[in-house]
Amino acid sequence: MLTRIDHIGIACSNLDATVEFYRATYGFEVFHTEVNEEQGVREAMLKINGTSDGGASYLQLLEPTREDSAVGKWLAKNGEGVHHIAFGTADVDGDAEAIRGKGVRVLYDEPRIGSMGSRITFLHPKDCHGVLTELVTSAEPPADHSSAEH
Ligand code: MC0
Repeated sequence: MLTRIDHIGIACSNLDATVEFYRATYGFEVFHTEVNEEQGVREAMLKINGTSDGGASYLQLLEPTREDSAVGKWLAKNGEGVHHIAFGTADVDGDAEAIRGKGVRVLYDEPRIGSMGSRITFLHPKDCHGVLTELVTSAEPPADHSSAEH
């Protein structure tokens, strides 16, 4: 069952400048930064609020690490802006399977590793009224809330 908005993914061309905009304009601070080479992104997570199911809601600022990544291609075509929405669930495997059974394309056979050790999968935007949609089962956040690379 999808229980919360885990994050909104925002594509940007300059991560540091975008982080500074969110800090100076709204007062949002960076909770975690990470490079995910499989996904081709350098990202900053800005925590907006915590929830009682052990998860939280974030803004996820995404700068591509290579032009042929999903975010790199999307940025070249559309410019900066909202790239995807992610729903939180305690059971990404079960929910992905149930949604696949409804005829929506699930992009991965098995969930992959996402931000902060989470397990993620994506639904094709063409099957979701134009919205790239991610499902996330969060892991415990890293103790130091700092940075990681994988
Ligand atoms: C592409 N399209 C989108 C879109 N990306 N529509 C809405 N939102 C998006 N973000 C549309 C294009 O405009 C195009 O429509 C059609 O989908 C095919 O796009 P394409 O440019 O030809 O690109 P494809 O087909 O090679 O790839 C699209 C696809 C890909 C969604 C399959 O981006 C993908 O696999 N995304 C999932 C992974 C991802 O996005 N990773 C980055 C975030 P037209 O009408 O022109 O045909 S990683 C992340 O977020 C992790 C770190 C985390 O949360 O923890």
